[in-house]
Amino acid sequence: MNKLSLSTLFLLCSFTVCFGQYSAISSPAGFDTFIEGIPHGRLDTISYASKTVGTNRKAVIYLPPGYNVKKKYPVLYLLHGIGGDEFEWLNNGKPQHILDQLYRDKKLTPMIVVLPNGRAMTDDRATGNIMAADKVEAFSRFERDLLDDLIPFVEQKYSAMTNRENRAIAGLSMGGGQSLNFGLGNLDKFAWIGGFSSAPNTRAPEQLLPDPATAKSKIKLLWISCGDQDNLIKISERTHEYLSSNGIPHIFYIEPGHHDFKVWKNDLYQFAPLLFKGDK
Ligand code: FER
Repeated sequence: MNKLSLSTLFLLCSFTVCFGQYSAISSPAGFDTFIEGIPHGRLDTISYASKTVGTNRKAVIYLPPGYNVKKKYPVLYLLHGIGGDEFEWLNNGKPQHILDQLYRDKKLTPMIVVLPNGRAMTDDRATGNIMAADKVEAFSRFERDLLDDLIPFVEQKYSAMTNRENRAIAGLSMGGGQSLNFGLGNLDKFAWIGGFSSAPNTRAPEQLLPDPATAKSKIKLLWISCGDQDNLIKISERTHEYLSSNGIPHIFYIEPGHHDFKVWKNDLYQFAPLLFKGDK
């Protein structure tokens, strides 16, 4: 079997498109590198007053190439993992290069991407024992910081659309768990939701989706992915099984790999083009 048909076979086997239409593309070599001579997005850092934490908190913003205040853009909140902060995606995942290239290839609906710090506590650095109870709890407190403090700030400072159909949340590991918990728990705020290699902070399926019928009518995209060598894969499988048995359309994507940025970069490359499109 030649290389092409092997990879085609892999995609057919590994992408489970549950109740939806989806054709996969695989991320090409160099998809995460800086390319000279193409339009580039712009990075900003912001500082917002958090009533939730009682401090000024920081986030990084990626504005699409050609960002124009005369237009309004949908917004993706893209969350980091337990060892990270608002710079983790930038430093390790290079979303700015991945997105620049997807724009060049006309695969993206122009959007604002927000990289928050999901550890909502006074000292929100990833130092010391990152598994300490107070630090893990801060990932759950971030729900209020996000909804009450960060989102209003972003929507006031940038030219953003403010309805649920134009708001997405996705993240890796702890951030994947946050995205599923906060996204599915606030379907009046988010319509596009992705969990990449979601961690044990992910709520049990019955708590995550107590009302499958309402969820089904509101979700535009629900993406669950994980590397096949990841020790946390059971969390994604458990979520997928519940979604399937309750007839909730979603993408379940198992890819070769561990718990690392090779997987998460590929996830961003596959996931971002699905956002803010008319069809699921
Ligand atoms: C755990 C294992 C992994 C856990 C969190 C993680 C809170 C998170 C990993 C990551 O974000 O990469 O038991 O408990």
